[in-house]
Amino acid sequence: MSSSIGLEQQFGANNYSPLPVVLTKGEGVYVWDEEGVRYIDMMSAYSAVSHGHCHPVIVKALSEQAGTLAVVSRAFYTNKLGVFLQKLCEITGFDKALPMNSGAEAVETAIKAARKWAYQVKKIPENKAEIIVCEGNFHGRTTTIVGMSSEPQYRFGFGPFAPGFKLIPYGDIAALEKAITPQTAAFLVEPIQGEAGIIVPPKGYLKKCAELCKKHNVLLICDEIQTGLGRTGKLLASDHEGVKPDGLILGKALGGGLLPISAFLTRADVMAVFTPGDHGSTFGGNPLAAAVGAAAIDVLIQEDLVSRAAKLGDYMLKSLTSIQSPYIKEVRGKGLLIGVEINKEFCSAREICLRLLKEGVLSKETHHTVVRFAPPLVITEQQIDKVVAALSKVLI
Ligand code: IF1
Repeated sequence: MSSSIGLEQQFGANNYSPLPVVLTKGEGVYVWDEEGVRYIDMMSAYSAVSHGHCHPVIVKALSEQAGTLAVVSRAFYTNKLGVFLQKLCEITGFDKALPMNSGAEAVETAIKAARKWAYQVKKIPENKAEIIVCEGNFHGRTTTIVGMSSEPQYRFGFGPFAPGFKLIPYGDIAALEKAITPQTAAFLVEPIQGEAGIIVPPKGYLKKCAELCKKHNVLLICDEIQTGLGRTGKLLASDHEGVKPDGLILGKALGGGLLPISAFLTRADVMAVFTPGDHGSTFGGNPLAAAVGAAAIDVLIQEDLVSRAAKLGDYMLKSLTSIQSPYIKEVRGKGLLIGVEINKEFCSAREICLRLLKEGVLSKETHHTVVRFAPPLVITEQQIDKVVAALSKVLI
């Protein structure tokens, strides 16, 4: 066994079961292991590496800023944060952005904003605000967030949980209408559920959710940590339905594949509930992250990664759909977020991922039956052809 694997196992917690490969280097869509074997990365760190590994423009922004000013806390202004927030607001069309680091922190920020808005603006009685979430959701790993999960493993052993959440079936508009009460502050939803197995809701679902939320003065908050910034072939997955949510959560690709950078975005009147001392983060919005986040947005636009994801996503979905194999139950997704559901009578999705690994393709299973493909958006048709050929080969 590789000594790197041994060290992780000896000194690390046992909260992951990685595929048996030790990565040492990355460039664009490729990564290399300890023996120098090259792989196509069809996982891109769960969409965090949409720009490709070690994008030279973003690396340059990082190294220049790292040697100039990196971390000062929010106790002071910097010459980088404002520019980053402006870019972020301008591309997404929101008034205000609050920067954090991990996705889970930005989700927590959204929950706090929604609750405080509910008490101060909607005049819901103190401590009564409810947030509606969907079965199969994945919003992160904090105790509050796993408390609203429907997945037993994410919860087991970690209670007691924060109250104030209501679970409804995903994709079911009637269930949302029924769940809304005068005490509902927000509906928090992923436009496509990633962790649940790349679940695309019925067409028109998000639009109807937006109408219902508007009618009942409920904030529609979209968790686009995974689906945002081009992944699904639009800048935001909510753009597919022409929906502008009241709140937007971004993460992963916002860090340009280099740093953990997340943000909660909303209208000025909602963000106004936060006053100095209400909320914060030592590292959130630091100048290093701001420079990298700004470069990540610039590259996304300059390289037209959003249209690339649309075009190449269609191409990949068509190619995968044309594979004739009894192993495949369904191919689904949008843009470059694609799930291939494996017939579980034949074998597990992990087994397919292990076979793909031997063919030089990195992928990851979700929920035992789905192989997820979410490559860097800089992937080419030829590289997709290689992956589809490798999948066809291992399905025989
Ligand atoms: C892990 C899955 C992906 C997310 C959405 C918030 C977060 C995530 C929609 C939290 C994070 C991750 C975390 C990663 C596995 C992963 C994942 F397999 F669970 F389903 F991407 F698809 N909202 N997703 O997808 O963001 O705090 O992690 O920055 O290992 O837990 P975070």
